[in-house]
Amino acid sequence: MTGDILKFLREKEYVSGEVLAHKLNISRVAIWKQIQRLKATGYKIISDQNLGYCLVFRPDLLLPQEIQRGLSTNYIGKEIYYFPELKSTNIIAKEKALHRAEGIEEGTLIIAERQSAGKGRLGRKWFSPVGGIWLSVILYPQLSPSYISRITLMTAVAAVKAIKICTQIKSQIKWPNDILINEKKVCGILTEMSAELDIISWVVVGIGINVNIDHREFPEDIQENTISLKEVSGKEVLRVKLVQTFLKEFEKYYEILKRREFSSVLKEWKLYSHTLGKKIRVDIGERIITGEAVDINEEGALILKKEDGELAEIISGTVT
Ligand code: BT5
Repeated sequence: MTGDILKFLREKEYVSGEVLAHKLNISRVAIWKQIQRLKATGYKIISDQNLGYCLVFRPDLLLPQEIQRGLSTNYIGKEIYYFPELKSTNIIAKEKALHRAEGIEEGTLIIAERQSAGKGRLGRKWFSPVGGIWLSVILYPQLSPSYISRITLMTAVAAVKAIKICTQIKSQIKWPNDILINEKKVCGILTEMSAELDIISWVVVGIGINVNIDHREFPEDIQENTISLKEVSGKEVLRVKLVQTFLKEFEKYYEILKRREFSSVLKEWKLYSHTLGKKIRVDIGERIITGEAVDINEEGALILKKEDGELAEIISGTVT
């Protein structure tokens, strides 16, 4: 309902309560109540006794009605759950993904202004203050669980593209899930899934982007290696636009992946790679492997040429 009111308020300078009530087929009191709700979420709406209501300020909040207005995807983000604050969008998304039978559709989005317990991989923390983009997308791909790495890689490509389109800033992908600008982390991806036999039941792709944030808000030990888009561009970045662009790119690459045409995504991934051609150390949990990152294969695994010349295929790990 508030979305409909906003639509009319955007179209004209002033719209009377009477006209709104007529168009939406509700009482003027109901309109007044909805206007109060909009004001409470940060919209500035002035009212004139004769002319009616006028929208003078839209908050930079990631509200569903703001994201969906002008969102040109077919199914990603058609359903949005918005939270001013929650623990982790991935946690909520995973709970919701279990309820597919009750109508939680593919492409459902969970988005928050702030996370109090944002998650990185392997139990690591993800700091998520106000001003960033913290979101998770629910997917139900008819793919084998081995596709999980490819989903992370295609998400990274979508994020790099969206950042470039919205800010002109060039970023690079550090295998498998980091996006860097000037060697500093601006974005991280956390892909989680559940599978039965050889088919994925659900996937939750979580992505965090430091947008309008001061990296000095982060704990001291990670400050040196983190950055935000605002810090690079020197000005505030429109988060709603960036979310919309990311969702569009994400849907495009996900469709390619579902057609099992990953090689074309991989080609793009390689263009943005920060990892290939470098001498690196990869922590794979039980040990650290050192060598030159020579390739990413068709399954999204990193191919490392070890010092003895032998090739190692690494499915998941942390590059240090
Ligand atoms: C990641 O893990 O990079 C995955 C981050 C995923 C975050 C999104 S936000 C929406 C969704 N909901 C969640 O709860 N999570 C997802 P990993 O590769 O393990 O990196 C974690 C490491 O990145 C930490 O140990 C820190 O060193 C660093 N870090 C933490 N917060 C950061 C931030 N905001 N920006 C840059 N680096 C950060």
